[in-house]
Amino acid sequence: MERTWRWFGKKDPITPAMLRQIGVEGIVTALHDVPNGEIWTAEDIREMQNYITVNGLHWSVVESLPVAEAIKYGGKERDRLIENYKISLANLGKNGIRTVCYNFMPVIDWIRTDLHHAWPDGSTSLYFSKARFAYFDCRILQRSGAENDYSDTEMQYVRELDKTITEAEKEEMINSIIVKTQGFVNGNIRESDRNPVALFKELLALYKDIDKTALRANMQYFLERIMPVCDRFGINMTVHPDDPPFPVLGLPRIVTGEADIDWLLSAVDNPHNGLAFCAGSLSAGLHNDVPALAEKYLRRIHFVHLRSTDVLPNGDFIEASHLEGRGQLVRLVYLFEHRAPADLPMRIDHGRNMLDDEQKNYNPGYSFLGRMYALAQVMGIMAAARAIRNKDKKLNNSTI
Ligand code: DNO
Repeated sequence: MERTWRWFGKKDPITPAMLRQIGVEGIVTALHDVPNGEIWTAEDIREMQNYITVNGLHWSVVESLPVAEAIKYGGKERDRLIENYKISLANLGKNGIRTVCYNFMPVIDWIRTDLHHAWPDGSTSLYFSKARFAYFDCRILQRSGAENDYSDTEMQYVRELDKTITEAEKEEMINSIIVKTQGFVNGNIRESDRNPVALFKELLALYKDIDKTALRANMQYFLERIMPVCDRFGINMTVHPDDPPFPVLGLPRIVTGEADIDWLLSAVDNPHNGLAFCAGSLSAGLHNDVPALAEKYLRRIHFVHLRSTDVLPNGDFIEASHLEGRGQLVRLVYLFEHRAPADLPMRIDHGRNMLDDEQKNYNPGYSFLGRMYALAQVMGIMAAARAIRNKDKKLNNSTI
């Protein structure tokens, strides 16, 4: 696998020079200043690409070229937005950038309730609490019928919390769930938005008539229209699984596990319609056997996110160490190192905040030391996998 790193552009305090020292080969980034739905011009792409090249690395993967909301809910502007998307793809292709990550999650890109969950050793990580999410949904958003989506225990927590929660704590919850995790990934909500909850509710309302069948039809419509550009330039589209991979906020979900992936890959059966295999997102669904999915879809996986989670008995999930948890990264790395192309791009996803990471104000999940630590762990697994592979090869040869 190629060792890549998600880098947020020139404003990122983590520089390409730092990344070269820790074994990174390729960059994963986006034109973060271009608003969703607008064209990525060939000039802007080249400028970013040159900056990366001059600094000794290369632009390996685009994450993300965001799919505008109207494409997902099938709004009347969707054809124009799809045309823009095709132009951006062609501009990337002309510059030799051939792996593009995107997602098709309505309204909210990824969800955590706690961005600084403390571990006993003093480090912190992201965390998803179902009960806190229930509070956000039922009391802050006040979504109609929301109570029916949660267990009695979760609703009990909501009622208890209601008695003590302060306005500042509510703000903190809103910030964690829909502001801080969204702005930096070109999400719908930005730090500068004055009333994120109102904006969020407007976005949710756009999906009131969209069920899973309609969302699938809209995704198929989108993919069928962009595939000719991908074929022409050899671009692999890689869809990111839904995070978390279960229903939220009454919204339809598109990539949560085997049945969805089967549908997606056969609805548009083109090798350029592929997956960003995010082990972490998939591992947060108890229905998913992550290594079995990797094995099954190996030929359609064009990008890999390595992280892992543990699902707790109450349905919460926590980011696990990159050596443990339901993601089973040791088995995944072994599989990819043995059977995938050697240049399959892989990036470490979501490191913990460790040592002085907390003071640096990195984007949630995207610490420097925590991710560097995880990368070193994964590089160790890669080296072990290659050593075993080479030994196997020698053994095979000697028996011939
Ligand atoms: C969060 C990320 C996602 C991912 C997008 C891809 O940490 O995994 O924001 O980049 O969903 O489109």
